[in-house]
Amino acid sequence: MTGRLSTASLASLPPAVARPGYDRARLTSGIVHLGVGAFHRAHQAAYTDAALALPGASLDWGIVGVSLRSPTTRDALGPQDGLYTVAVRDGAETRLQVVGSLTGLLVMPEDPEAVLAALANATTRIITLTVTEKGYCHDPATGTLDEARPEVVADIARPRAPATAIGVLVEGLRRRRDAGLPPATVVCCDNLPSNGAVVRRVVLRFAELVDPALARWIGDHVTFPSTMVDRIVPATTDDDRREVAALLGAEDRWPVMTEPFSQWVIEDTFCAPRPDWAAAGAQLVGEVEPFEQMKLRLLNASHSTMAYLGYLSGYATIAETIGDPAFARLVRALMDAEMTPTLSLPPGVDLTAYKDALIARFGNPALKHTTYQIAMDGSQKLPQRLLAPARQRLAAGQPLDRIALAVAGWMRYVAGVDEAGRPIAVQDPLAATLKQRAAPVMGDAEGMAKALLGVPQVFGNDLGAAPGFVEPVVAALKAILSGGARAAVEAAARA
Ligand code: CS2
Repeated sequence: MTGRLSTASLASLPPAVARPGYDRARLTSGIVHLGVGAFHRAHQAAYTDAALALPGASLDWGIVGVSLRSPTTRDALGPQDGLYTVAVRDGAETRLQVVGSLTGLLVMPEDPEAVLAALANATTRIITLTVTEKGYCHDPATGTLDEARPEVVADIARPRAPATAIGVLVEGLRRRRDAGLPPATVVCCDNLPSNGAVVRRVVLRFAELVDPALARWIGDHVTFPSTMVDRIVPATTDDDRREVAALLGAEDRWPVMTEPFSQWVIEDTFCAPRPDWAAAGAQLVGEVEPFEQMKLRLLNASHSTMAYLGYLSGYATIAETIGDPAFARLVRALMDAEMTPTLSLPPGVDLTAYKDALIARFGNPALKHTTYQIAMDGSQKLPQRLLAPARQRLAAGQPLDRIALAVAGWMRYVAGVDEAGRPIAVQDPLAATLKQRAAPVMGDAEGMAKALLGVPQVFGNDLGAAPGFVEPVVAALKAILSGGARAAVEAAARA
């Protein structure tokens, strides 16, 4: 063991470990990233690292990583000079790569001035975000700014001392305008449909409420390309840390664990320069929406389906869940029969191969991707993953029994107790409301469905009044409540 991973220990890592192929000392920071979690580090930071290593590449694209709340990432990576390991796992094999694109780490609550100054730095040309679905302060059912959310109210009252991602973005852009700087492109990298358009909408609305002239400046100068991001990144565990340390011969306090697959599709509407991400494997395209839709409705919808029903069936991970033949059949049928007909396909995509690859990715036994992790924040995920395609099917008069089973699984899960009567620590911004509604009528399928379908942030005002949706949801919930989730999946898989 050479001690801690750092610039000094890089040279003594084992030869098989890939490491930054450029001179980190010469990097300047062209990107500020809000939400420097595991996903960003295994995805956009890795693409940027690859782009920096291209022959003759510009070294203008170091990333200042910002944590909006907790100092844990900075505390782990600061003493490592921003270096960390991406551990790519496939079956029995683990490949390590040390990524060097992070040039700075900031923590908003500790030093808001440093974060706002970084956003308004002349070298900054791109602001990227992974703040999870709930970080956009929008109403998930409508995609508009949730102006009643207490954090939003607070930021609107004190726009120069913001705490939300949207408030921080708007204040950063205001400083750029006031300093006479050119705009920066804002790139959302979260799993939202038309994610660029959503961020643009909430940013413009927020700006309008605090400074209408700023809203006009942003509208005229800043672009918000949409992106489709894909790489499965389970939360890092202490076992992962030990395994990486043994292979690395040095301690890395926060490696990120991921799969070989990675995809990044970016709408090519930048208002300022960008790294050559295309040469690093990203796809720069005219229209991202078909890619996003394909991924949200096939990958993420299957994930959420397996998360709730798998958790209730006693499965800890996605690999275990898909390893159950009943789940494998249900997921494939959900994709083929209910999701595929709702998609407008991106050009050149072989959908059968895409779905086959998804099933194989879910089954990767080395990825300990927990059903509990994916079950988080369902109120923010269901609308784009399951409910938008459900609406499309309803409008076309098509059945949606498998989507309904997934929704019923979520309803059973958010009631907050598992099938053995143990509490589930439901993590969701609406957890308290959901539990309050579902728990008192636990066991009564009609009552639970009615109570939860009455949450407009999730279901809008239409789905609870649509018999073609309510009836299959109630039927699925009845099946789950009477015989358990596993039996309901088995029956659905036979259908
Ligand atoms: C998952 C995603 O946690 C979740 O909700 O569905 O994080 C998923 O792993 C990624 O989108 C894969 O690209």
